Amino acid sequence: MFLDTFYKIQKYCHHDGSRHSHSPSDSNGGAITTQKSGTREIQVVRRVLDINEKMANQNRTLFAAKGIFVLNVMSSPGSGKTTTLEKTLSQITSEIKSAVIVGDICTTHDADRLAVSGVPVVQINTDEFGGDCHLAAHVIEKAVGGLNLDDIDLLIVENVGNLVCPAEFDIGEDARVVVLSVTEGEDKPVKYPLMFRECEVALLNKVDLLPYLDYDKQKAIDFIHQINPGMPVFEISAKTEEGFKPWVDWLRGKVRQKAESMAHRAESMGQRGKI
Ligand SMILES: Nc1nc2c(ncn2[C@@H]2O[C@H](COP(=O)(O)OP(=O)(O)OP(=O)(O)O)[C@@H](O)[C@H]2O)c(=O)[nH]1
Ligand SMILES: [Mg+2]
Ligand SMILES: [Zn+2]
Repeated sequence: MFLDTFYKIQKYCHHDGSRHSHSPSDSNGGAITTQKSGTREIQVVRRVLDINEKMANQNRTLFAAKGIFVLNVMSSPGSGKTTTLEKTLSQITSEIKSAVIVGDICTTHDADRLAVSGVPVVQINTDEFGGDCHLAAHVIEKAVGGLNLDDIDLLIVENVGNLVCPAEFDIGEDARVVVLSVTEGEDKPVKYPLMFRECEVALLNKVDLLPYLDYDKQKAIDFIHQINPGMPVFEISAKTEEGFKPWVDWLRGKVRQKAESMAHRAESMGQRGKI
């Protein structure tokens, strides 16, 4: 069957019945209980993020050992993450061995769409563990279990559509990209600054719609740079593939750099071995 042949869908279930994403169980399977007082809440949230960071570093070490460049793609719902990835994959799969992990609260719609590219796709549905609104490092660690990491140079993670908390959760990625579409209004970078501060690159998507909108593109770019000076902003249309070359070239360069740094490390380890 097509689904079995071309991709794997995995659902990760919480068994402790915990509710929202930022409960402490989010990061360690329920070992810490939520505290009521404000100060304790802050301490517990800090601990959740510390535990997440440890897991993220483990993931990062694994990805580094395998020479895989990992990209975390984030945005509000509907900005065009999946469409951008569909088009990006169609341009790179002949030269870069890629795989995708996609997070959604419910459905396998995005995995269905991305699997058409022929790359391995793992869908994570967070509904069964409280409808988490972001992907955390431990979820990525489980998801990569469904992939052959020796056969991948690029792992793309499409995070859950949400412009807020995915930015707080390191998953062990090498780089983060935020997609902002022109239908969302110019001011999102200043309203949701963490996302724009934490990302390395912004994709300003749906530029094909500009003729139909009262959208001040320069104002949006200025707001992005107010939060993250010098951040590259690639203006694209995932529908028409306008503006894709600089974006895809950026991605190619990153994958190449990672492979080169791995080769360099292997070479220096080999030389050390000879001494
Ligand atoms: N006109 C136009 N429509 C676009 C473009 N990119 C995406 N869309 C449309 O926007 C809608 C949402 O696109 P998706 O790619 O599903 O967005 P997403 O960010 O993956 O959404 P979630 O995964 O639900 O957060 C779809 O109807 C797309 O066809 C674009 O560049 N131009
Ligand atoms: Mg999507
Ligand atoms: Zn969240």
